[in-house]
Amino acid sequence: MKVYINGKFYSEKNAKISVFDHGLLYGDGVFEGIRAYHGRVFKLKEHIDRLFYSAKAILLDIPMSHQELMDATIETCRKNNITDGYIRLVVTRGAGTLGLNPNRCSNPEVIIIADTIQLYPTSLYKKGMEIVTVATTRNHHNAVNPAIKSLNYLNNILAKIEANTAGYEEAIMLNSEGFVAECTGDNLFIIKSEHMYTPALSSGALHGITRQTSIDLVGELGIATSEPNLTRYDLYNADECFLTGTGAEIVPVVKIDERKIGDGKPGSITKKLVKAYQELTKISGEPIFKTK
Ligand code: PXG
Repeated sequence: MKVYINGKFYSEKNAKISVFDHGLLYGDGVFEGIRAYHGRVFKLKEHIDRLFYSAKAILLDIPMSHQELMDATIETCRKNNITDGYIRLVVTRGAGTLGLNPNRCSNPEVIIIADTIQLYPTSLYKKGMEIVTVATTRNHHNAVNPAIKSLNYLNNILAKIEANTAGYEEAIMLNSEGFVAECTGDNLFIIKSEHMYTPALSSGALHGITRQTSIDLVGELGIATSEPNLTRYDLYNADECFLTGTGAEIVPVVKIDERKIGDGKPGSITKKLVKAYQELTKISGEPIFKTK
């Protein structure tokens, strides 16, 4: 595997950054998780835009243009012969002193890793997932804004640990007002009476790229989406529920806090969305191997 760091490619063994990097010392940095399908990088522009927005929010100057970063991402896929895979883009604050001050950090590190992906088992998509609400509250937007895809993911990891120790794969996180925000690495949707609902971005949900794609695709089926405050009561009484994320794609949810959702099987609109999503990934994205 060849890993991109600041314009150069390194073998996996030699792909290293400083132990004084504030990305490591303080989680001071931003990242993206991107997918490649059928020789194309899916929603590349949207991911790069979000990375720049995250960086701007933490006053981190990415030393490249949007286009240069897109080109570097494609080049990393090409170098690793990736046709279907997962790309991790990381920008850290760079090496500094042991103090917090980000001004003491010299150069941001731009890292791109392109690898194959470990998927959830297909049986899970067929049967649907059982999830639980956890006690860890989603970060308040005035603390670490959940819109920032930062390297500081302890909020999500603490929630994931709670779900895992209770014997579940995923956790529903509520915001500090008690409304549903999102899961640890996925956005959440419900369907009730042929209408779709998902927590507003202001609830503490990430501006998920799969979230937006799902709203668009379900819209094409003639189903509109609203973004109200959602409580657990709304989830329990939904006809269908599913999660969305780049890695997990569309995951049907069939039980929440031991309440069966709908008839306890993946819902019909969810299944239509899964199909539409798969179709879209077949035909869209930035080509990795350009034919000139
Ligand atoms: N919410 C959070 C908190 C996320 O980290 C999503 C929603 C979905 O967004 P996209 O744009 O991918 O549709 C994410 C996605 C994982 C994992 O292993 C997921 C994410 C990052 C790292 C790992 O599931 N981000």
